[in-house]
Amino acid sequence: MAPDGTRTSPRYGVRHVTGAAVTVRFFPGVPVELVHSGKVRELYADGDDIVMVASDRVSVYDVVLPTPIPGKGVVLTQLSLWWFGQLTDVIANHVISGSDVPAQWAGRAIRCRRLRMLPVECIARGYLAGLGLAAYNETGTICDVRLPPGLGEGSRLPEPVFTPTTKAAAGHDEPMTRADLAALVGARVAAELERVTLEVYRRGAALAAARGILIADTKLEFGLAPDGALVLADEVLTSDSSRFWPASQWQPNRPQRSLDKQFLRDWSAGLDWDRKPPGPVIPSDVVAATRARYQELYTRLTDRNA
Ligand code: PZK
Repeated sequence: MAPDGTRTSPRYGVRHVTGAAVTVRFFPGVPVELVHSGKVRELYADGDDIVMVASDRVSVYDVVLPTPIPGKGVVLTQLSLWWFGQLTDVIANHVISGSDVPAQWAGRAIRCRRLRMLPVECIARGYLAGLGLAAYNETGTICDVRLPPGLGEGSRLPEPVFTPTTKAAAGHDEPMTRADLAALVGARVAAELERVTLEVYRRGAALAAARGILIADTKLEFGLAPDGALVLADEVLTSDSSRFWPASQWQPNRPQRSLDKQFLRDWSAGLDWDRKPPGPVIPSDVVAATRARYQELYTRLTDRNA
């Protein structure tokens, strides 16, 4: 057993995770190695490249449910690829190819340049929700930015704000100040992260607003190329990294309706479930409705058919 919890299969020479909570995967003939397994995505190494694979798993209240949403991984991958393309004049990205990937992951995988990832989640917020709302309610500030009084859940902020957090290996991500960020990555990179994160948010929010969708906030991850250039990595402006709200239903001072997961939330709220794992099996009508919402989000944003 290697220190990272993987071992090499004597049968296939494929390394796989043996931890009880993680699906053991055998891909005979596929020259990739699982390097990281997230709640809904996996990361493989393939020579010098990495291959990021989005599953059809879905989480509600941070719990991965046992029932997949067919098509979700493909739709989110295609949305992310589309956004990367929209943003090339803002920032370079890690995409090598959306098509040169192992055939069994066609559509749901992206071949990427391997970067030195920065240990920070770069969040831009245009509306108050989630951890931003919690910080505001406690201190009137988020990541040392003072906000006007009287804002509530779902309020639009006067200006988008950059609210970086640490990437905790376990437990919850912690808000960082600008000084924390500069100490971690250096003043030059810190300033660049703030500028690029806010620009990606502004571009995305403007484009989505023209299609009737509000982007409340988004989380970006960046890495450094071997020459030191800052590169946008991970996924971008998908509903697993951002909050999308239908503009027509937005109303401050209440939780907002999520464009994709509201069916799941509404259904699960009516169950006798304590929001701890294991999550409930999703009935087929709720699967179908959720699936349609992911497709609608994609089509509304990109004008393409999902
Ligand atoms: C990298 N993650 C997050 C975790 C996922 C993704 N281009 C890159 N080079 C090196 N490492 C990464 C990336 C990217 N993107 C991304 N962790 C490392 C992550 C789990 C599943 F799909």
